[in-house]
Amino acid sequence: MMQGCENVLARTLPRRAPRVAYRNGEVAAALAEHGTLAVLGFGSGVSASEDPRWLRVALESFDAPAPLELWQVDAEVSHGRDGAVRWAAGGGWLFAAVELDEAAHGGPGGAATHAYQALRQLVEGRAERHVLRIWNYLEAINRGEGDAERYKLFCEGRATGMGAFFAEGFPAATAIGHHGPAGRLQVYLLACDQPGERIENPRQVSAWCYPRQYGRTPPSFARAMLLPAQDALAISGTAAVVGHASAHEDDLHAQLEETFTNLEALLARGRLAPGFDTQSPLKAYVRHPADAAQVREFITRRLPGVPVLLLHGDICRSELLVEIDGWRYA
Ligand code: 3EB
Repeated sequence: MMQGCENVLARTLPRRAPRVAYRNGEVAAALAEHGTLAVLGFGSGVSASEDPRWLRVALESFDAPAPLELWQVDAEVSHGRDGAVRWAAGGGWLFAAVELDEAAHGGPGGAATHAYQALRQLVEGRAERHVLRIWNYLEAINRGEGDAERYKLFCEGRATGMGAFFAEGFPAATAIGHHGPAGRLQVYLLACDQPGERIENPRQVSAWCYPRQYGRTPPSFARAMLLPAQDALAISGTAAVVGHASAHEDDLHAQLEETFTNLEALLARGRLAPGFDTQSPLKAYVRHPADAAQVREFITRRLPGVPVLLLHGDICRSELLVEIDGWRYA
């Protein structure tokens, strides 16, 4: 009787956030650890694994060797495959990933629709149906003119694939261009059996309200997501966007300053203390490899001791040189 009551209580407690950290080491050892929900590697040099929890992100790191990124929960983890989707679940949390070739789906729009439909189908059938955070990596993101730019086609396909499932609000997200295999789309997510709290940036127009000049279908994402126990903020790709406009064209330093101001605005909106710390892993996506050293210098000076992974990635607006996403634990 007592035990039954405790179980009911335990099920209603907010889920503690997964721990996300960078670590050097072997993929197999990371996967063998208790509670490992996902292991991400970066770039073509990293080893492969058939484990559904393993994902090789198609972005090259400016660090050699790049660390692994581990997601860990305090629970047993089960995993499997469902068509093209790989997943792992434990303690109320779900990792799911899908990789598609655009050629099989008629381009970036069709591939995005297919990827989101496949992920939605998995999530809809599970307890972990609250998609809190999602990452999208597509090739040649800025190729094409006007409404035919590949990022804009991706946005259209994503919205179609999302359907009505995200009617209550979008997940926090990142969408970055990779320089890996042609036409390869990678989408992966973190979901939970409890909802998070969407956070918008008061300095920015919400992405789904962007005006027509940015495409027929505005981007479907929230600026950040406070996880269920309010113990971590998942921060979307954040760049030098003020209002809806890109700021400081061709000025890397000014874009970094504006990005940091946006990051702090999100922390404040999430009711978190300012600043980042050694537990708060970030990623910096850098368009031009020649800028990587300056980005690293800026971040290590402004955020000493904060784990930052520098990746070669294209931001979805061609005038933006750098974008930062990551985690802040409370
Ligand atoms: C911006 O603020 C920059 O399409 O999922 C950032 C994060 C951006 C996510 C997405 C796009 C996305 O509009 C671009």
